[in-house]
Amino acid sequence: MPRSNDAAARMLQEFAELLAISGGDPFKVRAYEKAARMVEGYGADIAGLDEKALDAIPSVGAHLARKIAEFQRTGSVEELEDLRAQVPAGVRSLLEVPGLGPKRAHQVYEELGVTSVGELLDALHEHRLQHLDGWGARSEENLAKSVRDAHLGGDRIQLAVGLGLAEEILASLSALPGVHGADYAGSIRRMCATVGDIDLLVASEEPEPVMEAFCTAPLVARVLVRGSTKSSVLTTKGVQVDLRVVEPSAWGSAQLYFTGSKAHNIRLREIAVRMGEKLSEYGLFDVATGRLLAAATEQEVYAHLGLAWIPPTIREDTGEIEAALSGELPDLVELTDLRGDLHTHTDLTDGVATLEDMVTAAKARGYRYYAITDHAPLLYMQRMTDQKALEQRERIRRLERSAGITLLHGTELNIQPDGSLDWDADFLAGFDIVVASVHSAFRQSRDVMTARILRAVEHPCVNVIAHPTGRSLGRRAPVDADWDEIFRAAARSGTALEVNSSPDRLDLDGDLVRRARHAGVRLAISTDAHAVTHLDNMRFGVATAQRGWAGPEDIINTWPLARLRRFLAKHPPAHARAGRGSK
Ligand code: DGT
Ligand code: CA
Ligand code: CA
Ligand code: ZN
Repeated sequence: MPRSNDAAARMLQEFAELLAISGGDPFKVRAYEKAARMVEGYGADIAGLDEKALDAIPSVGAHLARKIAEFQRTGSVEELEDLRAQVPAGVRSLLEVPGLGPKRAHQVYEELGVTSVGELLDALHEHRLQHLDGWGARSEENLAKSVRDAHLGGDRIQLAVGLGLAEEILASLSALPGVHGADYAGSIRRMCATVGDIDLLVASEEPEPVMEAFCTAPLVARVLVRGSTKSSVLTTKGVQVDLRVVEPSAWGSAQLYFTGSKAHNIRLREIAVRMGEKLSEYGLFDVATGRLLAAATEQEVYAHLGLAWIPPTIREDTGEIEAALSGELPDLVELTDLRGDLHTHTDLTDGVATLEDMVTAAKARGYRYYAITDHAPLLYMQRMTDQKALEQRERIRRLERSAGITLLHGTELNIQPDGSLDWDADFLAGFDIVVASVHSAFRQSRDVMTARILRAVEHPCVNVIAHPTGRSLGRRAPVDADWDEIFRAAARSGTALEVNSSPDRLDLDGDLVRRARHAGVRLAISTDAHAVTHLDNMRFGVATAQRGWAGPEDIINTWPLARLRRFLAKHPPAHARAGRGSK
């Protein structure tokens, strides 16, 4: 995604939030939010566009075009600076509180004088919120629960944010003279859904200039520790970054050590000790003679310990050491195995790109097939109708003739609180693929939620349950459901579960992917793209599936089209049919 689009979108989003929290006109707030989404998803880099060209971006009017131009020219916007000055910093931090929202943040600020998250927690504790207009005991308790849930996430950031930051810093460090290599390690390299801090490694015989460049980089707000080979900084966004500079000859052992996980490293060190060896970030050594046995590459170190190289995404000591010892490491799914994306949107509903642009981008990625799954009528804000769906189908069929890629016309249904769905079976039968997901009523009890999802799983037209737990990292906890029961039903009925690649979802997560696979469930790794740039998120979904030890065989969108189509037809497996016939 072009950085200038990103920066302008963030500016507009902040504008919207500050307007909202200072009690601004809701229509104006929404206009800024919509423009932020459009600018973020805009296909071309907006750097250098003049006001007129900016005005031509959908949802960006003359007024906002002027603001964006001012921002591009001067790096700030005067009106935004004024707003920033008006709203106390503590009040702004209320916007970060999940489940509060700008309108209510404004309300607690105005009516209760709450000016910080701490004061909000006090107000919750003293049950002062329930007496506000439009609140009640229930909404107060819901907010308390969101706050508790989010706190579980602590100060961790999303993988994509950490990875973006890591790549930005690495790009500048690897360009320095004397640098042999530079890479990220830690939880980012293991592709954990959230990361606590960013660990970077640089191979160089001359650490000093690397440290200097690192500690004086523009995005550094504060240097926490500066040493000759090890430094830690805090970025302007409050993220900690640790850098180690190591000898190029010890690159492999350093990578191994700093990638972790800690549990994985402990197991490796135990194996070394049993062999009379010692493993550290400096290498694998013979204890008796002190001789260096391996250090240059991870492969060498693993090989000396009698292990095959273990992919970082499964280094969690959950069986990978045993598997490597016995030569039974899983064949993990790779990005290049994917033949298509099975959950995407267009501007017919809440996407920001046209059907044609999304398809062109999918084709450019080398996909063989591509599903368009816009929202269905029950998500009423999206204004989908039967007629629009049928018109889209026609448009897709026409486009397909020249597109050079197989297009699947699908839809994303809304699983209602009672498990019912949009459209009847006749209408649903007209789609090539049907995705269904929960978008509301996330707090049902475990039994109700389980029954609700089971009803969708067992529907004869539903092919994929999208973002099954509904979690939103740092904002919303996963729904409570009996996943093992859902997995058994999905395996039985030939319904796939999704690994949603969106960085704020990564849902199912690695652990649930693993449990699903053990139950015989097939998975789909999809982006849920609402913009062309979101198609790039596939790498996060693939990594998440890897963390659940999934192989290409488990993932329906690695399959050839004919096999995928048989799965989507959702006939019971042959043995099940035979079984039924003979009894
Ligand atoms: P995070 O930052 O919480 O997302 O998770 P990690 O895994 O990146 O943890 P971090 O940053 O504390 O450490 C990075 C890696 O360095 C970790 O995965 C393994 C290694 N490491 C750090 N401290 C220790 C330790 O005390 N013992 C061992 N064996 N390894 C460590
Ligand atoms: Ca880390
Ligand atoms: Ca660290
Ligand atoms: Zn979707």
